[in-house]
Amino acid sequence: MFQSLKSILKKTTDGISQAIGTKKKLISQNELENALIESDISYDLIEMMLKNLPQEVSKNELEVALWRFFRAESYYDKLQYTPLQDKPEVMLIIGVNGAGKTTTIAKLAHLAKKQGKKVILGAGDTFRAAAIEQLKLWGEKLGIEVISSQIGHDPSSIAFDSIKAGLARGADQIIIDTAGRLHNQTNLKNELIKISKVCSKALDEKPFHKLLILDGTQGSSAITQAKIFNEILNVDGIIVTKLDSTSKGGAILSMIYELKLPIAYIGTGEKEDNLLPFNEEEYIQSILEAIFG
Ligand SMILES: Nc1nc2c(ncn2[C@@H]2O[C@H](COP(=O)(O)OP(=O)(O)OP(=O)(O)O)[C@@H](O)[C@H]2O)c(=O)[nH]1
Ligand SMILES: [Mg+2]
Repeated sequence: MFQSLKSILKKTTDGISQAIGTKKKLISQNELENALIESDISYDLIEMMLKNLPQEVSKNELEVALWRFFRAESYYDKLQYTPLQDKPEVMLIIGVNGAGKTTTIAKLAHLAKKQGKKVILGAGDTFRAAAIEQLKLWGEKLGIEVISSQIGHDPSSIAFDSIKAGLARGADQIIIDTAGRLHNQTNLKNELIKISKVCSKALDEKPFHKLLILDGTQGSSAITQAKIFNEILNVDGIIVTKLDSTSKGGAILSMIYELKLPIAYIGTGEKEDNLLPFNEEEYIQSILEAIFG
């Protein structure tokens, strides 16, 4: 079933509406600030957005400010996520524990399969047995081959085998899962760098995408993690999950502002269908409607 971004953001927009109280044509900067803080947009960003606005802000003025923010020339190009056009399209999925990596892989695979593409999944989270099983279960459910090995096995070799298997089978898309533990950052860093190098090698140095999964319920605090991942591997795009179950959907603006990375998709639930391409226009309109009606 098709879900609209507006319905997904309902918890966020309800929070904003409540903070505003009665809707009117002009909203004071103070009221606006409170409402935007409520949605977990970072304070720095709110200050920056409001700086050039009058004391009493109209819908049109805020809309222009939001668009200017999204379309700022310096990072306009980067904000559009363009899927890799290569065949196979290889995606390495990274992010902290529980962010929604494995579930998002299932969603991406399902979407590709619906488009008639052949997909191969790589169970590169060899840290937990349950993680391998989880991806295999998705594979069975969706009718998609999963390349896996035993717990404790080198994740780089799974990534390598998955890419080689995908190439041999003429796959259109290869999606590789990774472990997300952050308790030992040096370890994580080394492992991610190694996996990334091995992916390049398996692809004869052709490009692949590193997609970062961020838990939308963490709001602005997901940004600190994201910066660490982006420093380790240059991230190509972000997928924000669990936007259906949070009032912190304003953090998307902070993510774009702080990370200057495009948001490719958003996760809207736990099922394979619950993935939407990120549409900035719909996003802006949802926020404006919550404030001004
Ligand atoms: N409501 C909601 N739940 C989600 C979404 N995406 C993932 N989840 C749930 O979040 C939990 C964690 O998801 P996983 O996909 O296992 O996360 P992970 O990043 O692979 O976690 P680790 O393998 O432990 O690193 C699961 O219960 C998922 O069903 C989403 O978009 N919306
Ligand atoms: Mg996982």
